[in-house]
Amino acid sequence: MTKFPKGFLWGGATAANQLEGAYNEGGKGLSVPDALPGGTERFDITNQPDFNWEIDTKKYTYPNHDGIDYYHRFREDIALFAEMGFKAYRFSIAWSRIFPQGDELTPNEEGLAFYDKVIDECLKYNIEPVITISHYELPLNLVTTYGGWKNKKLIEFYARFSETVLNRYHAKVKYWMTFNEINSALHFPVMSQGLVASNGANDMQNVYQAWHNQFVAGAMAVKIGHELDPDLQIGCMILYATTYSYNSDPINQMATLEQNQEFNHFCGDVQVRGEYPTYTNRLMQKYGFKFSDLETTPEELALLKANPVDYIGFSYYMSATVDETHVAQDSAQGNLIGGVKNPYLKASDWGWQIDPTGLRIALNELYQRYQKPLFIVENGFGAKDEADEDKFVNDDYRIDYLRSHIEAMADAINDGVNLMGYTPWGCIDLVSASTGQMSKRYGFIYVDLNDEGQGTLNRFKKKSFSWYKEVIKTNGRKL
Ligand code: BGP
Repeated sequence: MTKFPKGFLWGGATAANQLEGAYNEGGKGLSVPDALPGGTERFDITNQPDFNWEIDTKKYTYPNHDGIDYYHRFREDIALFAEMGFKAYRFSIAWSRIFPQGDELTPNEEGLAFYDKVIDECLKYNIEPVITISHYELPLNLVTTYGGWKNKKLIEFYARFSETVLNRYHAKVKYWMTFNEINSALHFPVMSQGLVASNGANDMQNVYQAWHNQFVAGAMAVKIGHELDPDLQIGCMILYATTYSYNSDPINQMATLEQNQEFNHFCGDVQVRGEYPTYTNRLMQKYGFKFSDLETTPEELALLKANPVDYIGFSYYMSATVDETHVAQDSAQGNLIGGVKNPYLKASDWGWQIDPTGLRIALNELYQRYQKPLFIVENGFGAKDEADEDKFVNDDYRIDYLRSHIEAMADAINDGVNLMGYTPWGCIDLVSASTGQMSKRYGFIYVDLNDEGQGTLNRFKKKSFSWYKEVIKTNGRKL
């Protein structure tokens, strides 16, 4: 079997809003997820024209507000990551801890000091911090006062935020990412762009304008980072779902190509190549506008061209199947990207279709397209874990999922792909982004907490903990 390269970044990934809690401590302002309910309401509510962002902590107390209390327990958690042998730990900085309203001129020192401690704790164990600058956590004020990312003012605010954190941490942190799953706006603009029905989420021109503004802001972060230290590695982050045609009907093949372009490749093409792809206008025509209808300037386009990202970070959980001709019987019933059921694949409880070969295909597609290093910064199996009376979880199903995906990574490396690392999602159980609840778990570490917010918050090693420890120890030889 192919060996993983020396220095391969094995680790795990989390995001501030899904685990820190302490939503009103340390000078933190409110963020978008602080204001969203959990459960099936989570995404529906953001489609309601009269949705208002009033925070009712009684109704919405749990879960994003309190997370898994990592804000107070990060030392214990990072020690457990170190025990597994992590080489890297991907986490995000809560924008609303650093600029509580998003538009201030000076940062909140208490927020900056918190991440000093987190970073130092990683370095104590030789764990390489990998920081996502913005992970589904816009300060709420940037949505209620400015209308989210469709407003160009956010470019300036993000530039100030990224400059602040890059300046502060660049000597200790080499790996960065600009925006989490930037292309996810196609399915849930509220989390990545702060767009809901009341501020125009249903008009795709707003989504594309917001993307343009994010591309420019991200390019500024790349420029600022490289000016501080040309060795910093600043990547983009794409939600990648390998996409198949349901059958060989050319109509489905063409629809698959278009879906690939819009969902999997458009955002990456701009951030990696520094320019809008040739198919841009065709994508936009579908929604009744064209590129020249967007607010862009020659200076912005030059900035994009001059500051492409250094690597492609991406998440991979599942593949998707397109059936434009409506011959398939079943929809995929997933709570993320939809499509039809692939008869060759099994799915998780949430309809996410399990497809390790799809990961090998993704790695090949991305590497052939860009020839820049790839970093799998999220992958994993969300499940309703059952803990026994000792709070032990026998998660063989998670081990099976991860093993098959690591084997696919090894195959892709053998195919010639340059893969830097692997940080499976939710290495410790945390709040789910799509459900806002605890019961969709990914961790190697079980957190004693339920959807109602009851539990001791104590941490327990699952069976996968010692399995993953061995994988890292043997650099992927023992699976
Ligand atoms: C990605 C997000 C994460 C994360 C993960 C799992 O889309 O970047 O924030 O939560 O998916 O999704 P979920 O929590 O909905 O199962």
